[in-house]
Amino acid sequence: MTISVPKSLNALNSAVLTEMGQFIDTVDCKRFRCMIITGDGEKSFVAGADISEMSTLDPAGGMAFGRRGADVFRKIETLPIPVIAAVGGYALGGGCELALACDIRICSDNAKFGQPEVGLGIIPGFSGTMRLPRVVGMGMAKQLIYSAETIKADEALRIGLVNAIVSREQLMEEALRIANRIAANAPIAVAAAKRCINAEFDLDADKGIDFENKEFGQCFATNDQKEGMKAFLQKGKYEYRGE
Ligand code: DAK
Repeated sequence: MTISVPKSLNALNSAVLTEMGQFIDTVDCKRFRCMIITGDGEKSFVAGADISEMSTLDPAGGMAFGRRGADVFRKIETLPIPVIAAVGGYALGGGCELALACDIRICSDNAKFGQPEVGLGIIPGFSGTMRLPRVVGMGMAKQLIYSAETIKADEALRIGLVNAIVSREQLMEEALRIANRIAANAPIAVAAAKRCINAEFDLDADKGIDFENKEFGQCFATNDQKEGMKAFLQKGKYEYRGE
């Protein structure tokens, strides 16, 4: 999915958010095994929520706008296939939050990340206050959000906000390399692993262990598990079918 709003460095307005939600609803997760989200152009992934649209909002309008974005980002987070953010350039505000809703983040060496919202009199409104601390830890998240400071790719890598930095030219190549690695594995198992990792974050240890145990057991109901293990024991390779 490529976000393309050339006049505003791919800022997210209501129409774009609606279109993103509709597009995600149509993704056939039985056919496709991974999704990559990127921004159009060299300069920006997403330069935030659309400031000109937000400038006219009242509290109820702000809540509705925030909810629209939060719902789309939650769809990404709970999509049955992994989602990779390929961040080329600015990932500010809602752009950083979009990357945070993805499972995996990689970026180009010209990428810049930040949550500039408090410098505009608002707070991160697409679940950034929730997801940023989960990814980089409470202390660093608080510093980034309170200071509205923008950080470069190498600092994003250092604090664990991204998994890798590559050149702008290699960005999609690297995203596709990771996607292809994922796509070669048993898709039902990958989806189960995603459900577990997401759910366990909110559960205590005993409930988390139970959740994983159930999902683990269910894997043994799949043909992919049987064929994959048989192929391993026979020193062969099985092409997973998602069944
Ligand atoms: N919104 C609207 N337009 C934007 C934009 C944005 N976020 N970012 C850039 N643009 C527009 C610029 O206005 C400019 O338009 P023209 O002047 O050409 O018409 C064009 O894109 C090119 O930008 P610049 O001329 O500024 O380009 P530069 O290279 O000089 O600077 C920049 C690039 C990314 C550093 C700069 O544009 C910038 O600082 N942009 C704003 C970044 C930002 O602050 N983003 C965070 C937005 S706040 C909530 C819901 C949602 C949110 C919060 C709360 N609730 C409901 C509670 C989310 C908030 C945000 O995301």
